[in-house]
Amino acid sequence: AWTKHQVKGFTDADGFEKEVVRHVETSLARSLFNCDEGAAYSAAALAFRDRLITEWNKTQQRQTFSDTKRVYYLSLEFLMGRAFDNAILNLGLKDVAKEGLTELGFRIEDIIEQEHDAALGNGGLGRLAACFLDSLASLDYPAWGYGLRYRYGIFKQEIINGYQVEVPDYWLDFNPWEFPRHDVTVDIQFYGSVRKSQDENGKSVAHWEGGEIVTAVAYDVPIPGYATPSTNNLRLWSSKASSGEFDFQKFNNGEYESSVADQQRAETISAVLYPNDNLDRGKELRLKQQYFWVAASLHDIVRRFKKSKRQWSEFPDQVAIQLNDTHPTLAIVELQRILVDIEGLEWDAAWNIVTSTFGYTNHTVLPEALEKWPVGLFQHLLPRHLQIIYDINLFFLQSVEKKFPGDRDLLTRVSIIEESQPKMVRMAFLAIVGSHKVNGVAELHSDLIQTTIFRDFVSIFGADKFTNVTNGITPRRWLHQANPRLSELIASKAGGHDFLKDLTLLNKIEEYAGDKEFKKEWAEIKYANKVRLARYIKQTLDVTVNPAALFDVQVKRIHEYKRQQLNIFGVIHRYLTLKAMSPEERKKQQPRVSIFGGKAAPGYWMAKQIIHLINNVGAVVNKDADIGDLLKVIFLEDYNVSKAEMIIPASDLSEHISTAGTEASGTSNMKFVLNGGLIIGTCDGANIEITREIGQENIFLFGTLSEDVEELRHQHTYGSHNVDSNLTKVFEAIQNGTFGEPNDFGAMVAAVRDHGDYYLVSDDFQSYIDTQNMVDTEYRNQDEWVTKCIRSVARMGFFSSDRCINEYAEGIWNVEPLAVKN
Ligand code: 26V
Repeated sequence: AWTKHQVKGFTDADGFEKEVVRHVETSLARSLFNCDEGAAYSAAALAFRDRLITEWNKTQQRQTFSDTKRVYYLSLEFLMGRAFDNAILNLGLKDVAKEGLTELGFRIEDIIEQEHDAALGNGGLGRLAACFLDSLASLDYPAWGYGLRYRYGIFKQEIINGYQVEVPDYWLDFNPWEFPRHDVTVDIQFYGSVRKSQDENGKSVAHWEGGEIVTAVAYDVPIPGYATPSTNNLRLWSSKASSGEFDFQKFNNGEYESSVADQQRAETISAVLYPNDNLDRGKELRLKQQYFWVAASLHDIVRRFKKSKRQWSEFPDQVAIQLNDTHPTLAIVELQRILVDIEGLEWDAAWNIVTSTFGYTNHTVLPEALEKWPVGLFQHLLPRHLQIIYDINLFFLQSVEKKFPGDRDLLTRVSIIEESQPKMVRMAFLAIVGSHKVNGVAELHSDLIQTTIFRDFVSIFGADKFTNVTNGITPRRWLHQANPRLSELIASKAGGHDFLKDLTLLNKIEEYAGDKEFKKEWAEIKYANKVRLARYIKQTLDVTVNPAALFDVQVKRIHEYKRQQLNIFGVIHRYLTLKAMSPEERKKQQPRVSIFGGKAAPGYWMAKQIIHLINNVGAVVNKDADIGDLLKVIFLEDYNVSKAEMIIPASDLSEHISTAGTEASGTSNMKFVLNGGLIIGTCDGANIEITREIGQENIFLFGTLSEDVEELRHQHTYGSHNVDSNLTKVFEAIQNGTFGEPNDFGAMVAAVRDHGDYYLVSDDFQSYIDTQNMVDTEYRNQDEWVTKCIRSVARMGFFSSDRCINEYAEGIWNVEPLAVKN
């Protein structure tokens, strides 16, 4: 059974209140009489923070003394969301917090709402990193995350006149969850030049000299595990001007402006998260961010290793580094540089260490997202690293030539340097060559990378180097925290809360899928979650939606490949169909609320058009008296982690409808099903494995299969392309001005009708509409629907990020948990 572990500090509401009062009076220097919700949040957070710190210190000491292998998860994004609720739940003290805050005159929900999301990520990739940290701590793995401490996270989205407007997200005003380590700094070098000299043995040694120095300062964030004292560390680097001679002299000479400019240039490195998801723009500052963070992290890791006084050959026994996509690929080059240039190892010995240390996870096959950097930029910014990359490539190509003599095309195809104008460094290829394992994030995706973009590398290195680790989500945040009532109902039948640590125990609720009382409670919880969302919609958009209607939700980044346009075209089709019906006929239709949410990258014009169309359709449909409750169209502003925690538990149906073969995995699909919603989706990413686990009778699949996509695209371009007739009617409605100025949506229509329909919207349209009609029919049988939901939840055990982390630990990192003795 789940027991509170033994930790120091308060254990009851009384003790907690005393701590809150103490923090209000001393840490905040306020009195209890002018303590508003903001101050109450601050003080409560500080009270729990104190609790975390003790365990955090003990965990770090335990890890150091036990001298076991550690995992380092390098990610440019950690989409953490809020920390307070998560901390009190993981400590098992939510009841204490609730009681204490109530006695102090506050509602815990309001206090939780005071916290600003830590939104240091774009979408799935960053949220996956956050789920992994939760699992690593909860499973007692010695693990650190390394990232950047952006001053501005992902922008806040406002919708003004139906258009997205981006507002900066300054989130660091009051952040009790980070600890500045002004004593933990690393000086990072950029630009400059390389000089070669000979050492006493006549060996050539490279010296990277001159250029610019920027200082990295560590900020540490405690990551508490669930129902364990283990508290891991997330180290985020912040950039500041180095306090070297140079600046000092400038200042001393009265060159204040130039001195301040240097300072600002340095601080720019960690100033802002790039808001592109799945698009590589090749900006110099982005490469600077990558090197800054990678170099600081490696320096830190190497420094820690050196304290152990072991031989370099033992490095891979002490250290596993996972590359979250190609963004940290420079770590491979940097470690090779440290070992060869600074520590004086022979190239081959160093390279063995490097490749044994790294693993690389690929998160996309979209060609526009694959990172490439111009050789010229490298030469300028990181001259020594470019030389090392050329050497890595040379030795790699020599080994390929040995294995496949005379195959020049192969050498061109797999070269880390693309012989284009300008020449480019292919980061994914460098990551593969420098790692011992490469994994995709769902079965289909892992198969696809092995047969398409990385195919040649499978023949070169053998299939064993490539593997799959299907993504997962943490049930702590995505069930227990987001949907506490459902979590309690499950606990009441699954033998307590153990399922939160072993999600396969969910299968214990399957026997209640036909239980009348259980189903009634289940349905009541879903309804209450929908009421809460309906209230939020009323407050924020002043639209009244009926909580008894089917809530159909698509929330994720806006991207053509995710096909929000298919969804909104389907909504328009539904609207036109309803309009054409007699009032009697309309009465027989299933009421729906179509809910959208998600951010478009600021420079992604088509994605912004999609948002505009959704809002315009809403404006027309929501005030149409013929339609009433039968259809409402809602665009929720500023979708983020904490909004997801409210929206996901309120869905009946969610949409995961990417063009087959484009969505590497998807993880919100897992969150929706875990919260008792059904899915409409394509045979893509993790949808396929969700189907395998929950049964095809419990999911609404439609559309083209990934193996047929290429052929259809070929036909669109070289054969004839007839747009679906129902979709043509939708286009006509758009173009006759039903939803505002038709020219605003010209490009969206043309993409499908005139420009080859790359994402197969027309091909999949009829099958999408038919499937949505099946959903309506099945939803009317609420009894059967609820049974399906319960069975699906019962079978979701596989999708815990705990399973996922255990697979990485065993198959890639070769690390073991560090047991905690109380
Ligand atoms: C790429 C780039 C390119 C340079 C500019 C900034 C930037 C930011 C992020 C990315 C990565 C895009 C890849 C990505 O987010 N993939 C998503 O990963 C999820 C976790 O594995 C997965 O569930 C989603 O299907 C996949 O799209």
